[in-house]
Amino acid sequence: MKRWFKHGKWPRWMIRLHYYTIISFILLMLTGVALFAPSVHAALISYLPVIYYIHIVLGIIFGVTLLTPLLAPLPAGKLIRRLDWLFPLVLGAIIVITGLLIWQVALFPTTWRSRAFHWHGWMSYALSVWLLLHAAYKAVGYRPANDGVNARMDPARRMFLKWLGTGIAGAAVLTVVDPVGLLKRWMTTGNSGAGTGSPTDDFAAYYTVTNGYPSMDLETYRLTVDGLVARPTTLTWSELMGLSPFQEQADFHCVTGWSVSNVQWRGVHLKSLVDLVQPSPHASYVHFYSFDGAYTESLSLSEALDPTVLLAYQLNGQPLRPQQGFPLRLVVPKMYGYKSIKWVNRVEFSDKPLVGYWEARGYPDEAYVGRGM
Ligand SMILES: Nc1nc2c(c(=O)[nH]1)N[C@H]1C(S)=C(S)[C@@H](COP(=O)(O)O)O[C@H]1N2
Ligand SMILES: [Mo]
Repeated sequence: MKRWFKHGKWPRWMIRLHYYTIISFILLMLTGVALFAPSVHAALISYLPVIYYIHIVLGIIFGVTLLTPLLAPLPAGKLIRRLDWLFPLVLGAIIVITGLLIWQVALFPTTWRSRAFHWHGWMSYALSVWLLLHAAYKAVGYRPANDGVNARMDPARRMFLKWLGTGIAGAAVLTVVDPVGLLKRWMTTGNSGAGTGSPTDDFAAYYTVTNGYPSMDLETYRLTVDGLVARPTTLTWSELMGLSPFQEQADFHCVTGWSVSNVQWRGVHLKSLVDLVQPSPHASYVHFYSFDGAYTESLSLSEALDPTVLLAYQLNGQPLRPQQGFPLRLVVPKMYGYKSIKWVNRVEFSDKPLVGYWEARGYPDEAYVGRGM
């Protein structure tokens, strides 16, 4: 194979690239954790949309730098430990491919996206562990014996392609075939709650912008429906249950990357509330308030009356869990999860829009899945 560099010497740009890749990986981990971990998330709220873009741009560059050996063969005579190739290449390819699947939410089925989200995380942790070991070895000057999986090898392009291919194929198998999910389902067949929908536990994170999850007693729960309406009303829980139920199955997407497919919701459609309180013709917005005391959301009246939007009290046949908004939450399947405000206790009809919690911190008002963020 043609070699571009002097025998046995690393070109300076390649060394720089190596450090760049390491730094970008560290930044990717930090921004990734900021996006995913609810506690960090909460502390960095106003920067999340920016962090999201930084993560994607860094990820794309990271993916491209992984491919460098395709363009520039490494210098002859430089041997690389097998593991130093294998880990970043195979894991890196899986991380980049699953990242693309998560990012391009509208292009792929939700089931792929939710599996991709999990593997994206696990493989990133695995690669970080390897990176730490690698760095620690370098720092103390420890060199594993030159044999077995640690044998040093000539980093030929063919080997590179083989491992890159393994990573890409691995990402495809993990997200499309889902062998781990198959195994889990196989081990738990016969257990109740299997059914067709995804189990509730597929929700990757329970978000809250306040300290913990507010609790509520159905005896004292009240839903206030007021604003520009002919008949403002306060409903008890049993009055709410008296309204005609509405059911649907929908996918759920959070902007931070996780999705759940085929969620079964049951609750009341906004039309039922409209019939009850009779909004004035000037009411063109609906505001939603949470008894967590912090979260608010707003939809235009026509968005709120979309046939898929509901105030839900059941998820997959069970009452909502406290973390999921018990006893009542909004569900807007066509939009990202932040529109689906939890612990709802007030619905207000208005002639003005209201800047919602996340919207005030930079998220777009219109949150259709696959558009914008
Ligand atoms: N009251 C309240 N509602 C909320 C949130 C919140 O922090 N507080 N997080 C939103 C976001 S960003 C998402 S993705 C979904 C998450 O729903 P889950 O916690 O049931 O998974 O709830 C939305 N509704
Ligand atoms: Mo979210």
